[in-house]
Amino acid sequence: MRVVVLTGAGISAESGVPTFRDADGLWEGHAVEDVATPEAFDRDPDTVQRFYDARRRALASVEPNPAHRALARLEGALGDDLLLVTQNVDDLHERAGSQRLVHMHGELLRALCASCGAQPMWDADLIDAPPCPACGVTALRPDVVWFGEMPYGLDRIEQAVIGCDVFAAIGTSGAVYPAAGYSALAAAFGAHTVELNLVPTDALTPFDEVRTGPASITVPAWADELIAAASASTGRAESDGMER
Ligand code: BJW
Repeated sequence: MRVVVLTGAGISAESGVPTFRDADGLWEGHAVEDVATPEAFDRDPDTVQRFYDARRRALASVEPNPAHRALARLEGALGDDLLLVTQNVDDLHERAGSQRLVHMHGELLRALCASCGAQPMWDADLIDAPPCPACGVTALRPDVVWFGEMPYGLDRIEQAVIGCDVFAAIGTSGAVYPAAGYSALAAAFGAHTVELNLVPTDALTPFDEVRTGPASITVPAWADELIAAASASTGRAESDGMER
């Protein structure tokens, strides 16, 4: 059973990381579509660097929750048959133990050098314009994907989505493309699609199954069902082999 899981800000909400489009969203009154852009960074780099510096520092005081840990357990059961695609820039999936992971919108704990393209791991502030460790130029920005920029790992993600048997979208509003299009793509190639969200979203192509509630409750229950199904099918294959 090949599974693709797409996560969004909702999976980290119960860890204390604010979402983007809920009432107390991250950008405090600004529409994220207006401010998460290269143009906004060019206009006012210091404000943007300070905002990301504060979010990077805040990572030190949050922890993975049971939903992140359940997806790491699922990877333990499925191995290479699971691909976890996250839109989140936090590192809570890694800290929970996930390894087969694509950060399609980048990572807070990486910088991107606008001069040479290096992407060093980065856990300090950027506001004081430190030099790039690769080329020495002071042109580091957060390695996050803003509107109009190309997300990371698209070929790998699309291959996995087209080939999966189960596609799950967890804690994402489905407002941002290309991520928002993956459930329809998976469905078009025959996958069972499932949404796990606090409230159902208005997906253009409806999910086959919708599980409503906080991710810390719904995700462990769903993951445990998949783990049981995967282990039953392995057991069946092994006993078929013994009978032959
Ligand atoms: C809970 C919960 C709990 C709460 N339990 N659930 C059509 C096709 C292709 C592209 C476009 C298109 N139309 C327009 C575009 C361009 C654009 C776009 O999508 N615009 C929209 C406004 C329409 N997209 C882009 O520009 C992207 N690049 C691109 O398209 O390149 C060219 C290309 C073309 C064709 C193919 C491929 C590529 C780049 C998008 C970059 C997004 N960047 C951001 C900021 C990152 C940095 C940062 O963190 O500051 O990424 S914006 C922001 O939104 C962030 C998120 O990753 C992203 C998604 O948000 P998410 O995760 O869904 O969060 P919320 O807040 O929206 O929702 C939270 C959900 O959780 C809710 O549903 C709650 O109910 C739920 N929830 N508590 C369970 N406890």
